[in-house]
Amino acid sequence: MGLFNKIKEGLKKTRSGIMGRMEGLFARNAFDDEFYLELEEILVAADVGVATTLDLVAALRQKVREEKVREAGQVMEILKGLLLDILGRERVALNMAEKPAVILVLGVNGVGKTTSIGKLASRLKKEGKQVLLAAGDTFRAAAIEQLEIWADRAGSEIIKHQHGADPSAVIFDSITAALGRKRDVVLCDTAGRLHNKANLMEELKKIRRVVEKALPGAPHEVLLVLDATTGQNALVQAKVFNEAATLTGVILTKLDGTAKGGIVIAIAKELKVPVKFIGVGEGVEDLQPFDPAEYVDSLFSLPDESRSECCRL
Ligand SMILES: Nc1nc2c(ncn2[C@@H]2O[C@H](COP(=O)(O)OP(=O)(O)OP(=O)(O)O)[C@@H](O)[C@H]2O)c(=O)[nH]1
Ligand SMILES: [Mg+2]
Repeated sequence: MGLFNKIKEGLKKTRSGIMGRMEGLFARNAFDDEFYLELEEILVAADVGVATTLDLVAALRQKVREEKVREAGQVMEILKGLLLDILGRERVALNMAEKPAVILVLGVNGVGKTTSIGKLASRLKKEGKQVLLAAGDTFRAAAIEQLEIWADRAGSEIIKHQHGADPSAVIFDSITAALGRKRDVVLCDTAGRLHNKANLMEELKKIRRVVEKALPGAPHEVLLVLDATTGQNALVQAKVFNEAATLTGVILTKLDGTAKGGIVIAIAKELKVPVKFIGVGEGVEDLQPFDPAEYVDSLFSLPDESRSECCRL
């Protein structure tokens, strides 16, 4: 399966979920109170979130009135434009200007941190970068072994300590090793115990301090991994992590497992932190750079196979 098809395939649920209903709504071609109410319902159901939905629909209503627009196609274009105002129009690449680029990967347990690091390592390796993985999750049993498997798969080096060791020390050693060996990038795995535990946040702050000490100017990226299937809870997690560690980007995983991809919009609106990658499956190829224009287009153009799927439902 080609990469593009893979993204389409991964987002199929999101597309058929949001668009299955949106298409019918626009097809009525009547932009009255009922239209806006139903649009609100669809967006909230798709995880866009109440606050963001209300803003979005109010802005759409105002533009449609001001521009005296009456056709479904034009209304849809205005809505797309508003979505892109929130998401940004450009893809936001990883900051890889420094060598090594130090990338911290954070998130609560089970969201897909280690898997995303593995996929990212493979992707960067293919781009010709020399990648070093830091086994910073010393808390969960088997976390180090899991990262080792991904390191093997990606043909990357890994720096690890014992289970139970100080994660900051592992990351410090990894950066020092990457400096000495002139590696391009250090991807740091971290533990994902619950965010409401103050000790995790303290640990993350400590990791940040140690990273800065190991390499002034680092970390160059602090990526939060969020599981799209957890809905609005992802937003709560994001706020907590952002306070502790000042995020530079989000990796949104498991979009293949939900018909509610609207959380992408809520994250961009509420957090002002760009979604940089999306996870659309468990395989090594299933991490894709997030392209706002492509995403918005995919929401509004139903491919044939989803069309038949939505009609069967
Ligand atoms: N379907 C799907 N599954 C995913 C995706 N990303 C990760 N997973 C799965 O989610 C599960 C948890 O992934 P991990 O990478 O271990 O998550 P983690 O955040 O490192 O978890 P902890 O180390 O326990 O904190 C695994 O079974 C992954 O295969 C994705 O994009 N789609
Ligand atoms: Mg992990």
